[in-house]
Amino acid sequence: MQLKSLLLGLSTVVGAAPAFAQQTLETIGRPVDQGMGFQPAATELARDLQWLDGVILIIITAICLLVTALILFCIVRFNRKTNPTPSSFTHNTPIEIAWTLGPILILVFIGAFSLPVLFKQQEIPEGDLTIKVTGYQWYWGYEYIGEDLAFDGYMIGSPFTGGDNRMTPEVEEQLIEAGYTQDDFLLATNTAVVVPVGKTVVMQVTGGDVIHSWTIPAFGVKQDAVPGRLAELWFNAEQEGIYFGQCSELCGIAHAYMPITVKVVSQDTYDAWLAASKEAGEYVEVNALLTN
Ligand SMILES: [Cu+2]
Repeated sequence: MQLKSLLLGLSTVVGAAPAFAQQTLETIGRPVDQGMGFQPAATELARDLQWLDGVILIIITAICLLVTALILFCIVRFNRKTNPTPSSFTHNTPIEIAWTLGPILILVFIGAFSLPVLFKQQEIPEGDLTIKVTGYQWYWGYEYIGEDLAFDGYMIGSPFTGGDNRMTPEVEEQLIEAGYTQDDFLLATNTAVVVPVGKTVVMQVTGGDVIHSWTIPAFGVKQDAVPGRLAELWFNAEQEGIYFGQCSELCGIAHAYMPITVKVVSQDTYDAWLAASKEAGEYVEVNALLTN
C-alpha cells in the first residue's frame, strides 16, 4: 500500500517534471583542466585543421627521429677512437642531391594537404546569415546584418583588469543567473552570439580602436580585427551547444578579459530568439527560449 502510493507519487513527479525542466545548452567548446589536445571539433574546418596537425606531427616526429639517429650514428662511428684517421673528401654529389630533394618532396607533400584546408577557410561561401563583429577595448560589438539587431558582449564581471579583484559573490551570482558555472568565469559573457545549427554563418570582423582577434577554437576560426579593414571568416556549426573563445591579439590592459561566447541553437529557437530580440531592441537571453 505504502509502496503503491510512493510509486504513484513518484510517477506524478516524473510526469510533471518536463514542464519545469529548463532546457540547457551543453558547454562544448572550452578549455579544460589538464587538457593537452584541441577542443572538440564542431565544424568541418576544425576537423580539417586537427587532421592536418596530426599528419604534420607524424612527419616532424619522423624527421626528428631520423636526425637524432644520424647524429648518434656519427658520434659512435666517427669519434677519434673508432675512426683515428678521418677521410678528407669535401663533396658527395649523390648525398647532396638526396638532402636537397628530400626536404623539397616533404614540403610539397605538406603543401598539397595544407593549401586546400587554407583555401577552404579563406574562400567565404554565401552565408545563411551575416554578423558583423567589432572589437573594442575591451568588449565585442555584434550587428546582425539586415536584421536591425545590435548588441555588445562584455565578460561577466567586466570591467576587470586582473589583480586582486577576483570573482566576487556578485559576479558569481551573475554567472549562475546567466546559466553558467563559477568555472566559466573569464569566459562567459553577458550576451552571446546566437546562431542556428547547421547553417553557414559569415562573420565580418573589424576593430573599433586597436587590433583585436576574434576566435572560436572549436570552430577552427580566428581572424584579426583590424581598424579600417573588414575581414571575413565563416563557419557551419554541427552541434548545438555553448562555445567559448577569447580575444587573441594583445590589445591593452584588459585584453585577457574580453572573451567570446557563441550559442548554437536549433533553427526554431534561433528564429524565436531573433524575433524576441528585435522586438525588444536588444539582446534577449536565449536560454529561456530553448526548445527541443
Ligand atoms: Cu585583445
